[in-house]
Amino acid sequence: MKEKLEHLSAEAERALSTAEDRNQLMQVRSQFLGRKGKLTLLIRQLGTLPEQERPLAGQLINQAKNSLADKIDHRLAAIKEKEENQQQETLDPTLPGRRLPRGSTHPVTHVNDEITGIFTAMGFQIAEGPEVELDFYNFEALNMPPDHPARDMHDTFYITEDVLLRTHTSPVQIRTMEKHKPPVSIIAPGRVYRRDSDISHTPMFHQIEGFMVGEDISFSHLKGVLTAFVHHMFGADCAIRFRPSFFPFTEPSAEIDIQCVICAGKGCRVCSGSGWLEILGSGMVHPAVFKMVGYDPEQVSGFAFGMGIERIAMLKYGIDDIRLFFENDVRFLDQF
Ligand code: 2U9
Repeated sequence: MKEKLEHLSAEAERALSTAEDRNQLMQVRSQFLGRKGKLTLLIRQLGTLPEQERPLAGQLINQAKNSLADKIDHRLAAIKEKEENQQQETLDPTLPGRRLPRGSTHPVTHVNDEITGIFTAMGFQIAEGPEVELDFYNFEALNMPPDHPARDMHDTFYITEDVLLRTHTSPVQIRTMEKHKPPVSIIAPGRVYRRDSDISHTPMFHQIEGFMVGEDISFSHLKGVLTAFVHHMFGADCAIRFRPSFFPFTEPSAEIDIQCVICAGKGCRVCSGSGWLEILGSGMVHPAVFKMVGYDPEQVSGFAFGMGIERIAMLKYGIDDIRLFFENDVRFLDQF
């Protein structure tokens, strides 16, 4: 019996070592441990042994059965782990790729790019300057001495008596004229700061200003360039009007209105019933400004203009609260 058991155990061991997958392992199990398995049948033969040998033989057979069952379980667990790893490593090149969520440009950036694109196509260069400015460049050089009443309108953030956050991008044009001789035509896009906050004002907003300076630049150039701009921006059939205005740095000055994009001129809440929307300020550069930068107002002339980018974006997309641009709510931003 002992020999038979050793023989069967060795046979089971060999069968186990050649079993490569789950099916073959199950076969080994049923071959040796199943109801009619070789080791199971051995137990039934115990009766043929002398009585005193039976307990030990039974014990040995059970040990052999348990040891084989453990080894099979162990091999099964290893095969299962291997199969799982293989599944993870499997690459199916026919599966569609995972789409990455795609962002879009902020509406203010988009409108800024559109406006700068229109002016650069007309030959304007882009210029930039500091957001923390000297009082001189922000006010004095623009014909607004310390006691000038127009300074009040700018609601300035002062850092010291002479240093402030720029309230418009006009200082960029002053700095450009200090460095370059005429002719110059630039646009100055950038952030500006004013102490103001409500449905149509934020403490920081974006402006694009520009100017064209050289010999014999006249109000006709102003009208031609700014009309072309409006037609590119709002469509060739957009009605436009020039309305006299006042700025300390331009003389004469004009504000430019377009026919209301909401009611097409009939009069509505957005245009306060007038049928017109103000979109641009403009004028001929004041001689006092030229003198400040060492240009001779007898030799050179030029026109300048300015606009708020958020305001243009609000009109273009029908947005009624400027603060939406700064909340970064994706439900708002996703629409652009
Ligand atoms: C220089 C000389 C003149 C720039 C100009 C305006 C008219 C204007 C406002 C539009 C809406 C500012 O954002 S806003 O509040 N701007 O109306 N800006 S002329 O004139 C200049 C600039 C620089 C050297």
